[in-house]
Amino acid sequence: MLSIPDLIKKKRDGAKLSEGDIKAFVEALTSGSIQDCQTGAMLMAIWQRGMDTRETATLTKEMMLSGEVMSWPREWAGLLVDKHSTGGVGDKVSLVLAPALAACACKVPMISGRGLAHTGGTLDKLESIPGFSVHQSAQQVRAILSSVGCCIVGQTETLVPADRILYATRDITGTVDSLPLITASIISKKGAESLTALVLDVKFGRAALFKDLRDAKELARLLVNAGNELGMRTGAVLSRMDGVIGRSVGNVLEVIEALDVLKTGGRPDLMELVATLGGLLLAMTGLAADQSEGRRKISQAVSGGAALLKFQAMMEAQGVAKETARALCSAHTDYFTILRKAKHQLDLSASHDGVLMDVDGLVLAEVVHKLGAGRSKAGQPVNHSVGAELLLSLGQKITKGTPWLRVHYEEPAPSPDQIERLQSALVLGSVADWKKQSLVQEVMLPV
Ligand code: IUR
Repeated sequence: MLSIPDLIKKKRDGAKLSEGDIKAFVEALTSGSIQDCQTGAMLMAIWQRGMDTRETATLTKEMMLSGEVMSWPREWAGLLVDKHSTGGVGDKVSLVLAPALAACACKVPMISGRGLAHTGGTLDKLESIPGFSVHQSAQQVRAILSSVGCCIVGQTETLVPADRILYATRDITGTVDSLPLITASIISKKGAESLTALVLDVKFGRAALFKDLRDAKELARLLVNAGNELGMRTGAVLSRMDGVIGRSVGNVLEVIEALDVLKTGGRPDLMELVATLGGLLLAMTGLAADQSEGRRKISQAVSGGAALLKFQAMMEAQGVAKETARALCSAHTDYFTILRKAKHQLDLSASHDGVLMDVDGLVLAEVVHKLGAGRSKAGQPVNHSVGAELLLSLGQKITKGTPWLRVHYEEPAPSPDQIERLQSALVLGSVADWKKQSLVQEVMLPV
């Protein structure tokens, strides 16, 4: 067996690592026998030289096996599903999709993350609901899946410890943006959930991790391959991430929007993503004959109210008081009697007439993040009430002086420079230029 320095040199010099090499590296990580500087050097060698499909699949599997792999009752075989998104602006898809899938008979042990860079995190959104606990043990997850069918939780201590070490080291060694390392990190955690089917929402565009469709497609291909290698039916959706998904950005505001969607339906872009991702999962598990039947089933679960009931039951199972959960899900709720409202609101108005062509989601996300909706260091608290709401839809006519954006803020207040940036995010054009564009660019099926 090669020593750690020899393994590093092997990768540095461009050779392929064998299964035994990768196993030895991950074992050294988990046992603590490797030094931090060696981990950093190996990550940089991988960043520089890359990994082929086989090496990536092996790294993914060995990372998955570095900790607990969840097990489920035999009668749930074929029903376990989850989705992962590479990070969006206003991305509240999970809040609608998890209960919709549960309403379609799936078991959804959704393990989500916190905000990363300018993008929001599902766990932060849910924690804006009083009492909601994202910390659930494997045993509690099983109990919630048994009674409700879905839960949304944080990663437990015992799941994929190798990723915790590698991710923290990548963050401080300039090696986050490596396709094989991203792939192994994401898929090892999903593999440890012992899923039947997994769908990946791989985003591209101005406000996405990858700006370019070609790069996003390459990541999607690697993710789909690694997931299928682990025995999960894995598909991907390539979706455009230039603006805002739905109408709001910020934790409380996104929970309110998700609840509104579950009660009365939502903006078409958000519903399109929910139905496409959910439809693909139902088709992959065989709970629907094909994707279009799957889409229909998901849409019905939302429009018929079954998904709302699942969301209510999930909140209760994860610590929200019964009366609070019921009030949030009732038809005429004043949300702000339960959820925290920011002390101040500021409406921004259009400076001239036109048609709302586009909104720069990256600018909105960055400003709202600075106002406290996101964190600049791990562990920092976020201000759940801070955010922004689009008051108009794309393609809508707007006249000079009409409010288009409501900013919810506390301390700090938006500076003149930030207000100017927000105003620059509004793109107006003429009716002739307006063309509706679908968020979903392409669906990639299991290999
Ligand atoms: N999310 C993950 O789970 N892993 C990664 O490497 C990235 C996002 I980037």
